[in-house]
Amino acid sequence: SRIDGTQAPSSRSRCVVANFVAKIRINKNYWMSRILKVAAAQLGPITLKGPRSSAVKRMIVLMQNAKAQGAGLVIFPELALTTFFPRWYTEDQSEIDKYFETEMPNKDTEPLFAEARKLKIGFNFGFAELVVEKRVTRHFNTAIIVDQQGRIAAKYRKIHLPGHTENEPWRAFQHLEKRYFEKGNLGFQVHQVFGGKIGMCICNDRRWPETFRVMGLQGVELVALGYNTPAHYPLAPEHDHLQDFHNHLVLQAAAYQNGTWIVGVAKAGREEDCDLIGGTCIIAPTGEIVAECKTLADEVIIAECDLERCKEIQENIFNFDLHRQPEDYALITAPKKESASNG
Ligand code: ING
Repeated sequence: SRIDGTQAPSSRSRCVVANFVAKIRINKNYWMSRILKVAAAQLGPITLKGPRSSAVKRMIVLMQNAKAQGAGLVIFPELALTTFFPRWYTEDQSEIDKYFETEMPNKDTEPLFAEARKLKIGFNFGFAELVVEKRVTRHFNTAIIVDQQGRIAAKYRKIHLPGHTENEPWRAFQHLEKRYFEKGNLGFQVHQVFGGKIGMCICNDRRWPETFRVMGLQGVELVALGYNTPAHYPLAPEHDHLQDFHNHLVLQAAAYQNGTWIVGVAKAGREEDCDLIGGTCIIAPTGEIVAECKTLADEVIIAECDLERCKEIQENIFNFDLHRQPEDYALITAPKKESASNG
């Protein structure tokens, strides 16, 4: 009985009510579902001399496979058109610029856009972008979302550039993204496309929780990202055996902490004597891996992503309006001290 002595409803009647409420909630979720069938299209190695056309042909085969399985969106890796060229040092800018696209689509990628229009499937992929803005030539590590009519719906330019700027011959291979790319200047945006709120990031971005929280604060429901991650990390080789674990660790945490689907897609395998991890995966807003590649080659995995399921997290455990305390987080966005370090 209650503290004032009146009788509480019997435990049996409480169970009946609780069951009824639970059924309503499940039904609500059921007929409120908003399914986006997504494919992750992992790419195996791309050779240094490989023409873009061969990478594009492989992407078209993967896109056709994804469509045949009912996907409305297919996501490809970072720098999907060429080998991971920041692996080599050169001072010859014209040599480096050969790996960049000066327009998109272009003669090499038009077949991919045409196939997507024919199949009515959206896609996301990464490429090196060379652009002249206000008469200044800019170099970005870029990814775009192309809608099901073949139109570029969104662009992202990589913000967290790992690695170093000068040649470091002690390394088995270089990681010169800080030399060849500028920091992206488009922020972390969320776009209303494919019937949901879709965001993007690229590779090293996924290791920084701020990447996903900025999109989470915009109500993102699915984040598409590609990566080229070497199994060997020269600055801490004692962590090499943890690369696959760290890859999923950061993605699963980000999905759960922001209540978003995440699709992480590898360029995988032994590319020009550098072993790249695979681990391509599709992760639910709960942080569960719902699909994962099993090879280090070209491979498609599929998942039915119910974008309504983001609410299970965003309206409850990570209800930002109710529970976040930004007044206590000021240090997170305070400007860095001058000392920058190479990573
Ligand atoms: N590659 C790697 C990544 O962040 C790296 C660089 C590897 C950083 C291993 C730390 C550890 O996955 C890119 N392209 O960002």
